[in-house]
Order: sequence, then C-alpha cells, then structure tokens
Amino acid sequence: LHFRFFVTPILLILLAMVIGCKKTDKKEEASLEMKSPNIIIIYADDLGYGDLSSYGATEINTPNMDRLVNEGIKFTNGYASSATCTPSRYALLTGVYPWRNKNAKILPGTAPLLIDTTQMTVAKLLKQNGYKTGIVGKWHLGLGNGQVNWNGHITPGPNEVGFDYSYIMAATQDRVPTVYIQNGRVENLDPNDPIEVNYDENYEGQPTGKDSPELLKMNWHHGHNNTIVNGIPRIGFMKGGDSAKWIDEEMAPQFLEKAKNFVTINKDQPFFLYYALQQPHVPRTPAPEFIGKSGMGPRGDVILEADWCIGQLYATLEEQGLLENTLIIFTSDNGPVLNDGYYDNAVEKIGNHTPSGPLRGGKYSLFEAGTRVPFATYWKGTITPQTNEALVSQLDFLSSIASLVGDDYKGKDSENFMDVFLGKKNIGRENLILEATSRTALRSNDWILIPPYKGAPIAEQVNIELGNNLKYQLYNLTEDISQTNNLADTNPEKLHEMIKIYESIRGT
Ligand code: NG6
Ligand code: CA
Repeated sequence: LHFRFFVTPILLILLAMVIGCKKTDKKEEASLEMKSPNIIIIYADDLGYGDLSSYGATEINTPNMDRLVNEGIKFTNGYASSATCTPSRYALLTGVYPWRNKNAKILPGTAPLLIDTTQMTVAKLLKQNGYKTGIVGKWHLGLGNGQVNWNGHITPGPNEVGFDYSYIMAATQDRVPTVYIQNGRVENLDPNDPIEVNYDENYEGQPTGKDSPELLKMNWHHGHNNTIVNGIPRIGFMKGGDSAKWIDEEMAPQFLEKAKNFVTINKDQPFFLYYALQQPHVPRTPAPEFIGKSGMGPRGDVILEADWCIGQLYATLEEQGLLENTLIIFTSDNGPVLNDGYYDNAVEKIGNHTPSGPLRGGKYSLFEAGTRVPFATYWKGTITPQTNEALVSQLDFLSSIASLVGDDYKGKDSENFMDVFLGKKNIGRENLILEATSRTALRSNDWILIPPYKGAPIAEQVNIELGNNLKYQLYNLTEDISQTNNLADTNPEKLHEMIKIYESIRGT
C-alpha cells in the first residue's frame, strides 16, 4: 500500500514531464517552420497599377490576384526598380540598382548572363540557407558567355546563380529562341535539327514577318518583323529546333504545370519558387478557354489567364497544406503598355479600362506608371490584411528575405524591410532611385524629382509619355498622384533639397 502511494505521484510526474517535453518539441518545430517558410515570388510581366480589380479596375475582374492583395498587404507605393524588364529582374534578384550595371538594359535572346556568378542573389542566399530553389517562366537576364551553343549545355544561367531547378524562356515571348530551357538544356530538341540564333541577319531562305505577311496570324506594328514562329513574327532570327518550339497558346498551362510540380516535389522542405509569368507582355496569346473572356481583346484575356494560373497555384498550396507556411509575394516587373509592337486590339478594345490607374505614363516611362506596380505580400495566418502606404521596392527583397531566414546578409542597395512586408510596420524607404531606359529619377518620401532629359516627350509608337523634359520636374505625389502640377519653379527650396539627395545617391 505504502509502495503504491509512493510510486503513483512519481509516475504522474514522469508522465507530466513526457507530455511537457512533447509540447516543447512541437513548439520548436513550429518556430523552425516560421524561420524557414516557403517563399514564392509571382512576377507578372507589364501588369499595370490599375490592371487589377483590387487596385481599382472596374472593367476587369481578377479574383485570384485580388485574394493575395485583399487578404494580404496591399502596397500602394510599391515599386519595380525599373520601367522595363531586364533591369527590374536584375534588381529583384541581386539587390543592386540596375543603373550601376551598364548592361542592365532590355536584352536580346543572345545576350550573355548579366548576373555575375559570384554575385549574391535571392536564390543563392536561400539555397545557402537550406532551401530548394526554382525558377519557372521568363528569365531575360542573359545566358552563357556570349557564344551560346543552343544545342548543348547552356551555361552559365539560372542554375549558376542559385537556382537548383530552372524551366525558362531565355528572353521574352516575342524574342527568339522560342523554346523552353530546362536546367540548361533545350527541351524536346532534335539533334538532327539544331538551333541557330542571331539578332543581326537572317538565315538564307527563312521567311520573315517583313517579307511574308501572308504567313502571319498576328501582324507586327513596329519591330517584331524577323523570324516567324507559329505565325507570329518575332524579334531576332532563328533557324532549326522545330520540335522544340513552344506553342504560344500553351505557354501559361505549361509554366503552371512546372510551377505546381516544383511545389509538390519540394513540399516537405523549405522551398523558394520564382514564378515569372509571361503575361500580359506581347505577343498576347491566351489559351483557347480565355479567348474573348475579358471583352477587351487579348491583353485583357491574358490578364484573366494569369489570374487563373495564380488561382491554380494557390489551390495546389492549399491542397498540400502549405498556405500557413508560405510567404507569397505578388508584383510586376514594370508598368503597362497597350500597343507594344503587334496589332492585337489592345488599344481598340480598351474601353473604359485604365491599366495605369490614376498614374501618369506607362512602361518605359519615368513617370509613376512606369515603375509603381501592383505589389502584395500574403501569408495566411501570419499577415494581417491591410493597405500599407510605405515606400517599398523590389530591390529590398534580398535583404528582407535574408532577415526572414535569419541570415544577416545585406545587399548593396537592398534594405531590410521584412517588418513592413509582414505588415508589422508601415514605414518603408525614405529614398528610392527609379529607372526607365537608363534615365533615373528620385522618389523621396512624398516627393518625386525628375531631372532634365532631352529626348521625345512621348514614345509615339507605344503612345506613352516618357517623362522627358528639358526642365526639372518636381511633384508632390500625396497631393498630385497623377503628376500634373510641376512645382519645380514654385518650390525652389524643395527642388534643391531633392537635387542634393539625388546627386548624393546617384553621383553627379
Ligand atoms: C522592346 C520591344 C517590346 C518589348 C520590350 C521588352 C520592339 C519595337 N519593342 O524593344 O515589344 O519586347 O522590348 O519588354 O522591339 S520587357 O518587358 O521585356 O522589358
Ligand atoms: Ca516587362
């Protein structure tokens, strides 16, 4: 009897200890998970600040993008580094201002790799921290060392700057080579039909958009009159590789499939996916089920297609139980353009839709619509839905993501704003240099300074105001989001203050 009285409490204590232990184990597990959440960057191509219903569009409905925006953080002052693709992608991955690298301009499909293989990138940093890293979609950062053999191992490329897995198009949908490249190899290539690519002269006997308009299913408006692939004239010349050529209308489901696979295969470990959508860049080639769906022509249709892709990827994360442990960042590489070189009814069918929202300019422009883009972070259960007015840039992803995974790496121009990206703070950058086709401007708090630039005020072919003016331009964006009231003459004090900051960052 005595023995029992003595033993029972000890057993109880032991039991309590075991249960207690289990509890801390679980806690530790949870905090480890929090330290290494999956990270997905969904990057649209040429999607404008006003192209989503969650950013005020009334003529188009984008429920899947809207879910990320409305149930995450909707940034209203979120910027791509640049008003074109290559420099924005360079900044996003490396945390370095693209104007520091003279080659960070729209690249042809034959350009060498723009990122130095010794340079830090978001992918490399995460890989070093135990992540599986993948890119699916548009690359446009160059490949190889200048003389690419498209029929062999194409390297260096994404796999040499931090990605374990890559499934990409080399440049843009309107540029050759029009093939998918998986881990440095052209997919479905027939060795008896080798690929040749150049951007200077045609291969003998090959029809071009310029010479053979009767072969076209989509007509070119400006540029885009070289090699014809699938009835669409492209930029650059390409020969061979017939079995490897992509089918434009299947590109969205193809990239989606690869993105979903990457998630599913890596679901049991931390992963980083850079899902670089090709929409709504030209040529706009919606899958059959999206044709006519927007009533706005192909540009609207491919926005709906992109929205669907995002919904499908979201559904995969949900099915795999990954939503609570995945930070999703959704944004765009530059602002919108309607006619970007093909006759595709983007202008004719736009109706009342305003792709730039209230902003002035568009793609290629130093005005706001060039670089201020839809910008959202979403993390189920961790991020409280909100609108956040902080000044944030894609340039800051590298240092912010580093801090999220407990790495103290700081990118050259990249600042850690993870607290802002998680909605714990709403104070972001003070200063940010914006770039558009090698010209730069300064955003400083509520103000923007555009230095004098020669050059046409409007790019006639795309019909976009570029921001060029022989005088300084100074706007207060809080009072004048549409940049209609140049205060340079009436506020010389502010003008000089801004010039000083601009020169201190940019150099004189
Ligand atoms: C331009 C193309 C445009 C688009 C752009 C790159 C012409 C006339 N225009 O040179 O169609 O391809 O480059 O867009 O060729 S970006 O979003 O990848 O930067
Ligand atoms: Ca783009």
